[in-house]
Amino acid sequence: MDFQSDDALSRGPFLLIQWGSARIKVVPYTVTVNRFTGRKFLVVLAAWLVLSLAFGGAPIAAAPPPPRFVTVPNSIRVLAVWHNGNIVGQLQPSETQQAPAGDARLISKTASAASVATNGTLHYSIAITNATPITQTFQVTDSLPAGLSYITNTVTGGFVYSSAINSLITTTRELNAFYGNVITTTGAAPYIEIFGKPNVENICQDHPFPDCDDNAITVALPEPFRYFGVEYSTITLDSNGFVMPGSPLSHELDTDSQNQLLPDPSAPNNVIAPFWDELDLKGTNAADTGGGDWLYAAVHDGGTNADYLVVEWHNAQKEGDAGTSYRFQVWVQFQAEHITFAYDTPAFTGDTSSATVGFENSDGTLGASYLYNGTGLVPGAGTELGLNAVFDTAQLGFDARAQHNLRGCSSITNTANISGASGASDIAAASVHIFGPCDFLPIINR
Ligand SMILES: [Ca+2]
Ligand SMILES: [Ca+2]
Ligand SMILES: [Ca+2]
Repeated sequence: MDFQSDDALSRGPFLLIQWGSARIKVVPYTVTVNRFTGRKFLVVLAAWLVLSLAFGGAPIAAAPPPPRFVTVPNSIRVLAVWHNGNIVGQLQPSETQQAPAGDARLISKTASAASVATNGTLHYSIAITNATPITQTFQVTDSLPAGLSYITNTVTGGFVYSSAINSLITTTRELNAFYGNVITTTGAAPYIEIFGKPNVENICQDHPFPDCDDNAITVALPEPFRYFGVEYSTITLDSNGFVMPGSPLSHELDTDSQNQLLPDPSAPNNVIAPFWDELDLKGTNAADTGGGDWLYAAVHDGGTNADYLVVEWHNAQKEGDAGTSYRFQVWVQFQAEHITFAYDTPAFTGDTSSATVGFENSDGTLGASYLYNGTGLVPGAGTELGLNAVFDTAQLGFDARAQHNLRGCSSITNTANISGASGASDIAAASVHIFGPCDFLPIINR
């Protein structure tokens, strides 16, 4: 595939006029005209005609587009290297990061301020998300604590205030099950090889991987990304055609060569798989029979104007089959929840009947497979796929007035409880400090 190096001349829109070896760059200039026949317009038009005549009809070329794709110097650091689920290289445990269990909360609650004066008004917001693979019915109860009084006619999202129990309650509500799929996406970065480009790490060759088979590498990124709503600054790359946000548990990668129908709660979890199969790359041992390279780089993509980690499997070989070759990438956008797969033309020389294309969350309960062991769709040559995770949510809210209790420094903690017919439950609390007399006492008395 074509690769354009960075060209300072190509930044920003402009016209490029070329005559022989001479080039004139015309940058945009905005002229305000009150009417179409305004004097300024005529001046610009006259200048344009003079220029055109002077160049004798020389072609006036539109500016080339900004570079679609540039590998950039980066500060990606290796934290650990793995073989068959065991660490075989350096490890900086304080910097590794594991995915939290239950990475999507059912309910969360926020107050409009961290502190408020007596008689001040607070707005409470409550968000409920169905992060389960089944439809859930919910009821929310928010009992107001002492010092907090509901302000009439401020409920939103289905809350009802009951003065008898001084609480906000909902009727029973229903939220749809989580839905996920892998979709053909437009506008995502295409497959452009990073193999052979500057600033690219060739993983098999640069680490103690004599066989480069069933290996993984955990790296710290210069910028974080999000996955299932969780922010990560580390990611693990596995040679068998997938990545995992965060760092794996010990032995979690023991079975990394055995692709799963995603989601699957068995290890490994948090798998994002552009093409998970029993791959065998070319290691540092000259006698290694595997084939292909495995690479990563930080990339700036001019097309989407964003920065990414790109991981590439370049002519990767299937274990025991020297006639196969697979070329694909995963793009992880920094500072966003946006992960896409890109496939070369052709993407696969060899069969695709034992691979998984898909994704799952940190406990393997949510996700989707686009392809699994021949069932589903084979990614088309030159296409891009995106991860799509849809959660049904509800938003509730109300206003309340805070009163200091006069018995000393106080904070009010307001708690919302959610209970579901399917057994799901959760609690969220928001604490607010109420300014009162104690805030003006000597600090020793606090
Ligand atoms: Ca799994
Ligand atoms: Ca393998
Ligand atoms: Ca190998």
